[in-house]
Amino acid sequence: MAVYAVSDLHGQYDTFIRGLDKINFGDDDELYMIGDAIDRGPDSIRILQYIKDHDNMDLLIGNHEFMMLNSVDPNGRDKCTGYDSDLWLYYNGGNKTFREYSKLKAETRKSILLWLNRRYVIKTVTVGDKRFCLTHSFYKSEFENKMFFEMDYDDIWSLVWPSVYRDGDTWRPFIYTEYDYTFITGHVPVQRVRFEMYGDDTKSNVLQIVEDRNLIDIDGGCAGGSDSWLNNGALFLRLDDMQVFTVPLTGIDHSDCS
Ligand SMILES: [Mn+2]
Repeated sequence: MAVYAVSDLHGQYDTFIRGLDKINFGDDDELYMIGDAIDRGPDSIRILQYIKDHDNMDLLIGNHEFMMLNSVDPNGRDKCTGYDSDLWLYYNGGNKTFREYSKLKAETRKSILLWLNRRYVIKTVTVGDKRFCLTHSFYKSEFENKMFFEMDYDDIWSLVWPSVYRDGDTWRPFIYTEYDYTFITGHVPVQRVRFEMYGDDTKSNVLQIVEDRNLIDIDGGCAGGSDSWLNNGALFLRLDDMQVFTVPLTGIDHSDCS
């Protein structure tokens, strides 16, 4: 058995399934999706349901699930007027996700919400003798292994929205070195992180993880869609041996080309 992490699929269900096929994912394996399963791509709800229906898969809360949970009616009715609804529907691709969600039966919507409420925001995982900390973006030790429903809006916001990789003077991937974990995050596409690091498209446009000290970004940039100039897709990381499996959105793997 092996343990995998993947992040930021953003509704790209076909890419997700191709990835599971590529890693030969089986019943004895485990998979963590580190947030942002939904929005922008074609099949957001299908990804949520697929993970929900597999006991050996788990989803962490990303800023997109956070927006959804603060937008839709908490009792599963076909309404979207919550605190984050404008932000989600009109500025972050939630409109398409909500249309998919609206087509479900009320009980199905309710069961998805119940399940999402019980997902972790930060999750610690031990694989072999290595300790990992999975979080969509930011880390605060006091919120380890807490579920969405156990936390306040502002606390979750402070973990899923800000990033060590952007926001100007918060560029500080070194801030976690005091902790005895390897941190696995998503949220900011690796191509963008490389661009910030090198300021050069030719070096940045690569579908590969970014590793800096004990912090690894595995957001392959699915949010950009397949017509983007980016060489984007999904990055499946096997935590047992840190092998990376690249799954480009286009199905054509350019990751070894220079
Ligand atoms: Mn995100």
